Amino acid sequence: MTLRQFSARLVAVSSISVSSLFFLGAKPVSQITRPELKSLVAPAYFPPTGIQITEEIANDFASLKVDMIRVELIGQNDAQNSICYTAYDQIVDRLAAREIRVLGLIDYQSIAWADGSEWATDEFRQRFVARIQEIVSHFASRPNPIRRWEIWNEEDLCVEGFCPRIDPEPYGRILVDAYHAIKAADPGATVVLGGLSPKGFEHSTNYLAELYATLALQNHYAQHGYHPFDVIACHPYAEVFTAPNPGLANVLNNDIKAVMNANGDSAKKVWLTEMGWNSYYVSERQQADYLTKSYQMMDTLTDPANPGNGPYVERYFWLDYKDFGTIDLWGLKTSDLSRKKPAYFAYNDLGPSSVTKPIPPPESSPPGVYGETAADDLTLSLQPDGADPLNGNVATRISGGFHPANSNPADQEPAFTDGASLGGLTGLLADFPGQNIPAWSGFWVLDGGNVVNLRELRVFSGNNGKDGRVFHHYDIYVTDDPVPSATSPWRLTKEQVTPVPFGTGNLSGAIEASLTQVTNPSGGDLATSVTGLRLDLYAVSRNDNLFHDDWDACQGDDRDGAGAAFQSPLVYEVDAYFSTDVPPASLHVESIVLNTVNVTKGEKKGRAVVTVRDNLGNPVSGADVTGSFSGSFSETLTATTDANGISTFITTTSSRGTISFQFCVDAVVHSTLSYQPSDNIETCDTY
Ligand SMILES: [Ca+2]
Ligand SMILES: [Ca+2]
Ligand SMILES: [Ca+2]
Repeated sequence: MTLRQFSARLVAVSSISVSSLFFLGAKPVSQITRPELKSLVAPAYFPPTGIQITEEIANDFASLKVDMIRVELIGQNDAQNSICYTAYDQIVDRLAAREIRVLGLIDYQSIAWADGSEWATDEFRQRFVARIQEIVSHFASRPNPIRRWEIWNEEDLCVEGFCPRIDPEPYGRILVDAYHAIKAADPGATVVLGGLSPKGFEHSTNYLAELYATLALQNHYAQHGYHPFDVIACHPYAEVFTAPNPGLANVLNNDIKAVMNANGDSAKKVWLTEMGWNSYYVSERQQADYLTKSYQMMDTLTDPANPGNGPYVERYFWLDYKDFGTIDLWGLKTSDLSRKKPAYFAYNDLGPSSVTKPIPPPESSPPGVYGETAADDLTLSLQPDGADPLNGNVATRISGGFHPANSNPADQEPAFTDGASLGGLTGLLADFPGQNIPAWSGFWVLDGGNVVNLRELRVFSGNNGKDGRVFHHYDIYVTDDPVPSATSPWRLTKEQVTPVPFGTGNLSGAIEASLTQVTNPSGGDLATSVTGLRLDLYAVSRNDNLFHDDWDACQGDDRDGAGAAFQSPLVYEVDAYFSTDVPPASLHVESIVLNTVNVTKGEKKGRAVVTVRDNLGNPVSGADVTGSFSGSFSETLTATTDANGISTFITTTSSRGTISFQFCVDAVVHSTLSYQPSDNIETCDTY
């Protein structure tokens, strides 16, 4: 099914009464033997809401040991109905990082949400095949490619309100052209016949036989000696209200495999590109039980006519990862993902136990950025600081501003640095800034214009309403302009800082506040020798409680495949930590201490201890100090300062009697600091 089909499917099933069923209590051994069988249908991308396979969901797929996800390529609502490749690339890469492959589904939604009345025309076929060519070429050349393509979805199905059907003859012509276009772009690709609905809800019960009999396929076979697909897909919901055994095997053996055998395709495999049970009609326990039993059945189901060929169902895409709507409860999880249904555990228990999938670290946490969300602003692990050095420093606005509802001056710039927490409208920024334009941009003069080192920045946002405004997104700039202003040369220090990845939802209102904490991942300062700090704060949502980036789908640096945010956050505190410990520039001799060392009776050596410090008064290690003894000793020696800035010189020669000598520092050499003899407290000393 596809997004458009959901309601249609319901129309189709609602007239059928639910069979009386009961759950057979005993839990069978549930593991399957073939990992590739374990595939899944999940919503991947939809232009209005963007990328739906989030990092968290991809991790869930990995933990479930999913081998393949069916991803429908849906065109955007623009003049070309173009495919948003940046969004799909992210999805494919996100899955590939977890060793999960993709079956690409190309259908009417891939080309303009095309009107069914034109599907049988040559003009449509040519446009559609050109789109297939474009899609397959794009993904074939990527480091993480898609190499399995399903052409159309439920081409045999027509029910009230939902009719993806194309008659066998024009579909056959599409299939012939699509097959050769795909093989031309990627000779190793697998072409999958669009998923049929045998004896499910369709009106035609022998579509596959009719397709084999078309002129298009007959001519192709005569010319090439094979049919234009590598795999047959079907959606055998036939037994959707009953236990899988024996109905599911009968449908597959009689309505699919027997027809394939009769047409010379006995060696080809079958993929169930959709299959499942709806727990609106069966109990959740039954749904889970049928899941286990049907996967076990597919693990071993052989063609009665060719048992020696082994199991012929190669993949089984469970529909769906999650429920949708109110009566389409096909999911392993509930629609808001808040609950794992029994089917989730049944799917998980299929194993196989030999399979593991990697779960990479979060891709949206750049080094040095710590992000956090909380159900209550007071439970964030960090709280607004009333004692940070920025506190009380009111920002100068450069552009943007505040929502009209935020009319209390104290809730505007002063609220960023008042040390106070979340308030009603505190920090509510202006909406509708436009694509890639900050909702608020402004700067702070740090330490009255003195040069400082910026060590850390923290930003807090939240909303008692617990909607999409709880997130925040900003860029950090600094300047060393002695008089920071809007026109100062601002240097980008960190871009696109967010507490969670774009696309994260607050659909169930579980999040009230979020924070980001930015530090230098290598330790030390975030920025050195700066006089001003600028923040560009962006809008974050679109009235949909989802965290959006600042670009429209497929524009600029779009990350979520969805429209740019226009609803702005409530930023209730900005804490900055900086110090006036600017880097040292020079070093000097702080002190010289002279004495003698006894060697043997009456024999003594001269000793000098030289301390070197930088112009800020800190000891300097690693400085090579050269100094000369004169008087009782006459030597020039070099020694290197230790962590305390101390270098020790002991003469190689010794002397007896009354010892009298002078020691002078001749030179100090350091890798970064210059020697400033004029700063020396001492240069020579006498013993
Ligand atoms: Ca503060
Ligand atoms: Ca505040
Ligand atoms: Ca976007």
